Amino acid sequence: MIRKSVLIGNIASFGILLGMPAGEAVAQMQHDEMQSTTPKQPGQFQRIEQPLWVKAAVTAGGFGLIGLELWWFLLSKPKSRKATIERGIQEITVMVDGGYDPSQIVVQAGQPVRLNFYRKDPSSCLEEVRFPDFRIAQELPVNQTTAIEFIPDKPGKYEFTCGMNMFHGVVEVHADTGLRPPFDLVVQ
Ligand SMILES: [Cu+2]
Repeated sequence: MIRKSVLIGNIASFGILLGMPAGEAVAQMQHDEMQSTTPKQPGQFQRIEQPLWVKAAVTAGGFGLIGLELWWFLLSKPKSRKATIERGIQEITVMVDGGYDPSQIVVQAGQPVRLNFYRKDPSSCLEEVRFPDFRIAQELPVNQTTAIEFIPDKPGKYEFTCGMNMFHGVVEVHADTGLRPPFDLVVQ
């Protein structure tokens, strides 16, 4: 035990001895550098008076961005589209490009649904789409159409999201009226 602590002590002091000159050299260097650079830089920010039109343009740009944000979050409604029925299957193509388009899909209850996801967006965020209510998690290869099929039994709103829950869409299932196209187009 004693030998061990002595050994550690020796190693430590050796390290300090080695480190000290190196530290001094670094300190010296920094000091030299500082001395050589200080006269070149007055070190203070200089106030530059901008022309009025620049100020006006920057202000207008700022307000424009605020307006765009408000529109995006408050006023832009999700694009709703009704699936078309063909041979008893309700089908629709969903563009995957910075989100889902349409992000609101209207279908009828009790009939099979086929959603053709075409993924254009290469970002990994959209590589998977999930329908938690239908226990579906599907990979979407880029530049390909991937069909997702399910039968919505009950009317309601069923959300779908990307794998990270960042992009959202919804399947709105309306009660089956028993009517067939073109009559069911009247019922919303
Ligand atoms: Cu995501």
